[in-house]
Amino acid sequence: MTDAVKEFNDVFPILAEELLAHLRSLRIPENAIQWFERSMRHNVLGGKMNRGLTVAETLRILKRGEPLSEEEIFKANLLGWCIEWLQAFFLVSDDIMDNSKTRRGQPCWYRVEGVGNVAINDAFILESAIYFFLKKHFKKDAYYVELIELFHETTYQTELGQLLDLITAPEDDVDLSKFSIEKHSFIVIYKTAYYSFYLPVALAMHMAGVKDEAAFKQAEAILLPLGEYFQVQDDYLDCYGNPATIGKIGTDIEDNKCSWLINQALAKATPEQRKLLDENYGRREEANVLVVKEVFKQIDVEGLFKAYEEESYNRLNALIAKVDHPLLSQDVFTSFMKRIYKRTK
Ligand code: GPP
Ligand code: MG
Ligand code: MG
Ligand code: MG
Repeated sequence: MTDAVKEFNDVFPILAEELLAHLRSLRIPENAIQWFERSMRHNVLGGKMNRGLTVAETLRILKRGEPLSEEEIFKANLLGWCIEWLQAFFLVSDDIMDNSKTRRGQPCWYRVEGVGNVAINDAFILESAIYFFLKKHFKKDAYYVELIELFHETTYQTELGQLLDLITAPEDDVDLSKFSIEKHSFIVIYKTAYYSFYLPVALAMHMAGVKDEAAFKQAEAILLPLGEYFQVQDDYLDCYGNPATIGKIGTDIEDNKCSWLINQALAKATPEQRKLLDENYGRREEANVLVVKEVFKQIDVEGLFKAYEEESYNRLNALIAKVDHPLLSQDVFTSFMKRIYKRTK
């Protein structure tokens, strides 16, 4: 484990204890406190923690080698954990909406024995924890309001992406003509790129004292396409990833999702293949899924993805090479790229 990972991990127990101590001070019944703790451990922990780790990493780069104080390291990691709490809120909800079975190698929270619909409220509580932490640790900082606004706006953007993701994929009305690669691009930028890519960097920029709107805009102009590429990988892994490695079983074909793969297939399908897709996409039966996968194979959707991955790598690196704002650094973006290029989980 690197020092950065250890520093990050060390913050979780402190935050967990802050929340639990607060609940105890409210004299919330013990069984509710235990429920809360179980939900928090099940849903916040066990992921790759990439988003969370990025805040301190970005702050280090923005400070150009100037050593961070203990307080700065703690606060950057705390903001990183706030993203992990946000992600937990999204994933608990997303798994209910997507009818998913497993997440991070465990049953989805709503499918855990005795949880069910309580998971909806647990998701809301996970979100509320973010604002508890921000108030407790940043209220006196000049950028406190910026942090709150950023978390609220990012949540809103993600919810808009999720809205489009869901209504483009109605379970009872499969209509592939509603899909398009433009729609896909909008969905993934909103549902994934803002919170996974822009948010951690923007948080670090606030901590570093960046005020110039142009710097935020320049960062966003790279981070949104990077996030789009990341979600295309997620779509690819949904179908072709190893469930043991990615920790979840894909449901995009069954769920009638406007994923990158189906859009590629639709663009290339012969009328016969199109008919098979129309008849088999978005249906729960294993046999239907197999037909869709066979059409993907004939069209070599996997090969199209590999080509997209190479093209994205080159295009994104060219974008990064143009970053010139004095308060930014290309390293912020290349370190992201290194972490996700050709990822298998
Ligand atoms: C990922 O989509 C998107 C989210 C986790 C955002 C959810 C937003 C909400 C407002 C609930 P996905 O369904 O492809 O992710 P996964 O493949 O991990 O289920
Ligand atoms: Mg989803
Ligand atoms: Mg999902
Ligand atoms: Mg997915």
